[in-house]
Amino acid sequence: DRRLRDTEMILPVVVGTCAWWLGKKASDTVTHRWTVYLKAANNEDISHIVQKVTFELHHTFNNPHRVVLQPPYEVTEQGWGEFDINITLSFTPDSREKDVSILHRLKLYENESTPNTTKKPVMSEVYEELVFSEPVEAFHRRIAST
Ligand code: SLL
Repeated sequence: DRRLRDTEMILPVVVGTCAWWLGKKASDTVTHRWTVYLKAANNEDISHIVQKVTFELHHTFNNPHRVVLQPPYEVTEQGWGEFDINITLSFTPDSREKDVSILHRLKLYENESTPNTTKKPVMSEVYEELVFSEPVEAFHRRIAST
């Protein structure tokens, strides 16, 4: 499969965390329920170019290496602390693209002056543009059709 010279493709994605404080139901080790996710910025289905998304959680979790093969690419857990989550995106083998890793910090608390509330979640979302230089034709066609 030949590479397309002088061609660059951009895949806009968002990674984020959404955390709910458990309020009266909080214990010492479980104060929040949270989800970490990766998706296309335009919400399109990207399962035809993604082989898997791996979420590396803090070592205090059971099986911290979480592999998600199908969308939605997300992990929901509960815990008590904030930490950096390494998110690795692997593309379908025919793309011949290397894995891409994005580091995202789980956010459980707003700034100090904002009291905890169970009414609305704490969100932390980042937009990223993944750039593919001189992609192989098959991959280019598939991205172009998202
Ligand atoms: C901190 N450096 O001290 C961070 C570590 C780890 C959070 C946070 C585990 C929950 C469970 C959990 O929430 N770990 O064991 O199920 O703030």
